[in-house]
Amino acid sequence: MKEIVERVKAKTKIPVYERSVENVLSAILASNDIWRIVDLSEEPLPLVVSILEALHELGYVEFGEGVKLTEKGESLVAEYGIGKRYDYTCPHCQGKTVDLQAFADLLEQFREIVKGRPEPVHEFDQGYVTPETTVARVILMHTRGDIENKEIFVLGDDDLTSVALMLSGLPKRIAVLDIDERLIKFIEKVADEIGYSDIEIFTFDLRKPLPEYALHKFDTFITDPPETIKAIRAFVGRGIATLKGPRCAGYFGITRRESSLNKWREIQRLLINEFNVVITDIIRNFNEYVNWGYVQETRAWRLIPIKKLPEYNWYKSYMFRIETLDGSRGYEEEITDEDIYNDEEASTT
Ligand code: SPD
Repeated sequence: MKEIVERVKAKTKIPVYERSVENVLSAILASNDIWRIVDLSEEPLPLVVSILEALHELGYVEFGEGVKLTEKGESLVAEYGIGKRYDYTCPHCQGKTVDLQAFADLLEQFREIVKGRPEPVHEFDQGYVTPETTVARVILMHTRGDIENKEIFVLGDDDLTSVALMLSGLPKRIAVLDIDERLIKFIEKVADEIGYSDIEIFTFDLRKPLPEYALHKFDTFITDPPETIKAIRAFVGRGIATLKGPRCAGYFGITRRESSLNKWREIQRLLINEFNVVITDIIRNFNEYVNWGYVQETRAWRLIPIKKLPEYNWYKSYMFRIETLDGSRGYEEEITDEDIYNDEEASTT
């Protein structure tokens, strides 16, 4: 095991532990599909690739149609007592912890409305979640008392959470911004068609500080940041800056596919030490993303040793809910970096 870890360390700057190798081996025992191996191992994709390459070089796996353990690999897992990774996600709620049936009509309306939505573009790192996920977000926020008669800010909305919020009729007011004018026009059109007027919609680049009228006015925010620390500071920090004061709430997704646990620790430090908020919920794999059309242009595609398109929604993120307390603060400075989308662990850009 030590030899494998040393070999992986020479290939990548992403922290690697014996546990990371164990997770990948355990996932290989469950599936030979490269995307499923990333999904089940819950290690960042570029690290999974480095581990697979090391295992390949040392003769533990072979690559064909998929990834397969060799006899030497079978002996290795037996020696370390590594078992196959199981997925016992609750079949009723799909791990979301909320009952979609409670909002079945809303889900049906939402599915119909979003049929004409703009498709994800590479430039803005877009990739939207399933309709079930968007509606589950509204249900989750409702169960936490964060939307009924509340003022909600949506920062970046390729998931069209603002549309599901409008359909729920629960918020007092919604504000939504996105860098992509196609989305802004789409949301405006939906608001017109359903006759919803308590919404402000505007095009905005979150690298810039929010305008005065958006600051300290809202009860709840939701966003889904790209997963660099800079982007999380821009998206989540600005979300917090929109909140009125203590005991307001924020929601955002953080994945394991592009963020190692070392990065998770940095993210949690940012939340607790810099923003001074409290994490109240983390729901594993709550957000399920529909595969985006530009996968063959991404780093993930360049890296994977078996060039096969994903056949199911492999990309998921955990849903975080935070609350502000006395002394919480958001981020109001300008971000001058051009590229807030990429770091060592990113792969879908
Ligand atoms: N490039 C594809 C983007 C996938 C969606 N991003 C999810 C970020 C989760 N915080």
